[in-house]
Amino acid sequence: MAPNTNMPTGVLHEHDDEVQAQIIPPEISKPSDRKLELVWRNIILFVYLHLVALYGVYIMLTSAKLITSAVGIFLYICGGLGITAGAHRLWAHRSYKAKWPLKIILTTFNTLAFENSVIEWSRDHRVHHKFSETDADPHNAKRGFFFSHVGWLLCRKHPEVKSKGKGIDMTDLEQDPILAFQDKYYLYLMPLVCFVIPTLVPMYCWNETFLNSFCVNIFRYVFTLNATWLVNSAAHLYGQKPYDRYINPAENISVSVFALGEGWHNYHHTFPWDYKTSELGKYSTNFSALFIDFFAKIGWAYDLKTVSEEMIKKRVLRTGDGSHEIWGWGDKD
Ligand code: ST9
Ligand code: ZN
Ligand code: ZN
Repeated sequence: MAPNTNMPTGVLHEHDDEVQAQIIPPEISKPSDRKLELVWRNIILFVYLHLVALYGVYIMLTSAKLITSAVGIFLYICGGLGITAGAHRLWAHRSYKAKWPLKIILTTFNTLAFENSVIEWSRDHRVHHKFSETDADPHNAKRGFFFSHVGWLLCRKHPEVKSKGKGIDMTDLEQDPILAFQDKYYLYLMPLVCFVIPTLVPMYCWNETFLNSFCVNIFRYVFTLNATWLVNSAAHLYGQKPYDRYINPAENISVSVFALGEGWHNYHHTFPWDYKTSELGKYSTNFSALFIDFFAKIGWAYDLKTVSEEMIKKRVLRTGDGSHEIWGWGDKD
C-alpha cells in the first residue's frame, strides 16, 4: 500500500476521535480568536464583479448575441480546466505528468481563470491539504460557509497559514520554466488573457457591443470563481463520506457538475494523488477526467496515478460512513 505522504490525517484515521484530538497540536486545532483584518480593496472589487456578473446574466437573456454567450460558456470550461486539470491535478498534486504543449495549454487556460498564478494557487492548496480545517488552512471550513467560500479572500491570512506554509516544498513548481514565467509576468498576462482578449474578440469578430462583451465575460469569470469556491465551502460541509467519516470533505454531486468533477471531495482528501479526484471518474460528472484521458490517448499526458480497487475497498470498510455501495455486498471483512 503506497504511503500517503501528503496527508497527515491518513495516519490519524487509524484512531478514534479522542485520540485524533490529542494528535492535532492544540494551537492549530482551536478555532481562530484573532481580530479579522479586512482588505477593503478586495471587498469592493468582488462586490463590483458580482454586480456586473448579475447584469451579465440579464444581458445574456436579453441583448447578447448567441455566439457571445456560447463563447462565454466555452471559456468557462477552458478556464475551469486550467484550474482542475492544471493547477489542481497536474501541479498541486502531481497526479499525472504532461508534455510541454499540454503544459502551455493548461497555463494559458489557468491564466484565463485568474485565480492567482499556479505557484501561488498550489502553495495555498498544498497547505489546505496538509493542515485541513485548522487555522493553517487558508480557507478553513470550520470558520463557516462564507469564510471558506469567499471570506478568506477578503481579509489577511491567519499567521498560521504563512508560518506553516513556509514549510511546504514548492521547488518542483518554482523550477518549471513555464510556471516561473507565468508567475513572473502574471500582472501583465492575467489582464490580457482573462479580460482584454475575451472582451475584444466578440467585438471585432462578430460586432458585439463593448458592454455586452464585457459583462458576459465578467459573468464567465465570476461563475468559474464561484464553482471553484463551492469546493471549499459546500463540498467541505454537505454530502456523504463513503471513504472517511472522520473528515469534513464530502461527496457533492452538484458541486461536481459545476466544478468539472471536483466535488467528489471525500474521496479526494482520502486519496489526493488520484488524477480523477474521484473513484469512478464518470465523464458525465467529471469532465476534467475526460480531458486528461483524451490527452493521455495522444501521449501528451502520462504517468496517470490512480488507486487500486483493493485499497479503496479496504479504506471504505475501515473508515467509511456506510454510504458506499460496497456495504450492500455484505462483504465487510
Ligand atoms: C481565487 C483562489 O479565487 C481560489 C482558490 C480555491 C482553491 C480551491 C481548491 C479546491 C480543489 C480544486 C477544485 C477546483 C475546481 C475548479 C472549478 C472550475 C470550474 N504559504 O497572500 P498574501 C506569505 S483567487 C506560505 O498577500 P495576506 C508569503 O510570504 C481570485 N506563505 O497574504 C506572501 O508573500 P509572497 C483572484 C504564505 O497579506 C505573504 O504571506 N485573486 C502563504 O494575508 C503575503 O501573501 C484575488 O482575489 C502560504 N500559503 O493577504 C487575490 N500565503 O506571495 C486574493 C501567504 O511574496 N488574494 N504567504 O510569497 C489576496 O488579495 C491576498 O492573498 C489576501 C491575503 C488579501 C487574501
Ligand atoms: Zn486537492
Ligand atoms: Zn478541500
